[in-house]
Amino acid sequence: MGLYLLDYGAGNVQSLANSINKLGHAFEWISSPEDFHKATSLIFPGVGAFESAIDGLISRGLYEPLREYIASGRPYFGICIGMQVLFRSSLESPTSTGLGIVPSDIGLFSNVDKSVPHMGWNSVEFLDPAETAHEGIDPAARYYFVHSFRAPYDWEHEDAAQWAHTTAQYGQDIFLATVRKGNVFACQFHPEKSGKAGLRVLDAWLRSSEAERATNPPTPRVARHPKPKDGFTKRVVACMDVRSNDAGDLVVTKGDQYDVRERTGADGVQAQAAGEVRNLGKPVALAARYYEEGADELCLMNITSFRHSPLLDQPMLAVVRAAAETVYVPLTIGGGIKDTVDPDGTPHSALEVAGTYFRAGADKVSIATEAVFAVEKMRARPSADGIGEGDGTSAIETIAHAYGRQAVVVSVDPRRVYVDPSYDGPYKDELVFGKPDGTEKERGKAWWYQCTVRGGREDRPLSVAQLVKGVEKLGAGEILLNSIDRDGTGLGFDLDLVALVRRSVRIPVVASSGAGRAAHFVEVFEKTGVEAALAAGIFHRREVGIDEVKAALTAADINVRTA
Ligand code: 1PR
Repeated sequence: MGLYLLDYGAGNVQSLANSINKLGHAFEWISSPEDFHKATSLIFPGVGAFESAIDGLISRGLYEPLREYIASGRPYFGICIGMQVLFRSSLESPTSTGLGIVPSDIGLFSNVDKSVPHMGWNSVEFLDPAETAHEGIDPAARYYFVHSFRAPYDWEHEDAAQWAHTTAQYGQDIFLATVRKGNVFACQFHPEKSGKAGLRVLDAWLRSSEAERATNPPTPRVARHPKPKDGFTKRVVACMDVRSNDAGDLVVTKGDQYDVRERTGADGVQAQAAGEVRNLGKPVALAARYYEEGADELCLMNITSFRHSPLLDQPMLAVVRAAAETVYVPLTIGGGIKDTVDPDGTPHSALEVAGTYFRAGADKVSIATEAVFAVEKMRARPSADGIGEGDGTSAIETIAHAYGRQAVVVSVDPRRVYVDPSYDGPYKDELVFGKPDGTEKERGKAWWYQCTVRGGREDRPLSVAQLVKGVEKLGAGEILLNSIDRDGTGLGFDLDLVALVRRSVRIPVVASSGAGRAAHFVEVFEKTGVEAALAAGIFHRREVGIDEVKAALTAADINVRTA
C-alpha cells in the first residue's frame, strides 16, 4: 500500500525519484500489472514520445490497469507525457489511442512565430481567479517545459474546460500547463526539473492527504486570449567539459580553442611540449554550485569519449548519477553517443548508450561526431529539398523516435575557413564578409564555417548550415552551437555564426563559445534571437556570476528566470 511510480521504460525517471526522496517520501515502482492494486497514490512521469509511451504501456500489460486505476478514483499525478496520455489522442501519433479521460486531443505548436519544441522556462496562470497558490503553483515562478505537442485550452467546450487548471502562453499559443479534476492532477512542465519552484509543486501534492488528492474541484469556464508578450525566458546555461587528468581523476577542464593543456609549466615558464590538463574543479561540486547560483540548465561533456566506450565509462555515469541527485534543472550529457563495441565484443547501439545516460539522470543527450557522419550519409540520398534523406538508422533518428526529439541535442564544432571575398566555391552562398570594424584577421576577407569531428581534430567537407538543416530533418530537438575560433577567448559569441544557424533551422539554438562579459549575453539574445546562451570559462573562474548575467538581461528587458 502507498505511493507508486510508473515507469514504462523510457526517459529520465531517476530525477523524479531523486526529488521524491529529497522531499522525504518513500515509494515503490510499478513493476507488474498487479502492483496497481497496491497503489493508493500513483505518479506517472511520462518522458519521451506519445507513441512509445502508449506502446510501452501496452507491451508491459499496464495500459488497461492504468485506466482502471484512474477510474477507481485513487489519486493520480501525471507529468508531461503522463499528462498527455490522459487525452483521447495526439497528433504526434494519430494511430495511438490515449486513455480518453480528458475529452480533448493533443495538437502541435505552430512554429511560424517561434521555435519548436517549446523548451525552457515559462510562467503559468490560474484560470480560476480565486486560486492563488493551489498545488504549490506560484504564478510569479517559472517552470521547465519541454515538448512539441500541447493540450489546447478548449474553453468553448464545457466538458474539456472543467479539466483545465492553469494555462501557459508560448508565442501566441495558449495551452494547458496543468489539468486537475477529481482524483487527477497533471502538469505539462517537469516539476522535478523546475528547481525549487518545481519541488514546491511536488511537495504540495505529496504532503496533502490522499483524500484531498482524490477530490479536486472542476474549474469554472473562463475565456483566455493571448497577451502581447509570453512568459517564456531566455536560458543561461553552464557547461562543464569533463575528462581525466594525468593522475586519472575526472576533472572539469577548459580549453582555449579546444586546447585544454596548460601553456606554461608549473614554474611559469612557457612549455615547449603540452602541459598538464587544466583542472577547474570537480564536476559534481561545480554542477551543484551552478544549480544554486541559478543556471537554467547544465551540460556535462565527456570530451575524450572518442577514445573509449562510454558504457564502460563508469566514472562519467557516476558523475551523472551524483549530479542528478543535487541538481533539479535539466542536465545534458554529451560525448560518445554512438554505436560502440565493448572490448569483450558486446555491441551497444547509440540508443542503448543514450538510454543508459537517461536512466542515470540525464534529460538530453548531445551528439557531435556521429551527427556529422549521419548528415554526410543522408546527403548521399538526394531529396527535393536538397537536404538529403535519413534511413532511420542514425543515432539521432533512433533516439528521437524512442525518447522524443526534445531529448536529442546536436553539438556543433565549426571552424572558420577564411577565403578571398571573390571565392566561388561550393560554400559561396554561406559566405560571411568581414566588416571594416572587424578584427585584423577578418578585414578584407570572407569565410565559411566548416564542420569538424572528434573535438575539432578532423575537418569534414560539410558546412554548418548543411549540418544543422540535416540534423533538424533527422529529428534533433536542439542545436548546441560552439565555435572553435571563439572558445575560451572571451571575445563574445560569434554573432555571424549564431545568426546563420538561427535562420537555418526552426528548432531552438544554444549559442556557445566566447562569452567574456554579461553584456555578451545581452548582445547575442538581442542580435540573433537564440533561445539560450552558454558559457564555461567565465563561470568556472568566477569572473562573471550567473546572477550578474541575469541582472544584465533583466535590465535589457529580456525575460529570465530569477526564482
Ligand atoms: O563527438 O559526440 O563524442 O562529442 C564530443 C563533445 O565534446 C562535443 O560536444 C564537443 O564539442 C566536445 N569537445 C570535444 N573536445 C573538446 C575540447 O575542448 N577539446 N569541448 C570539446 C568543447 C566547447 C564547449 C565550451 C564552450 C564555451 N568545448 O564545451 O563549453 O566553447 O566555452 P567558453 O565559455 O569558455 O568560451 P562526440
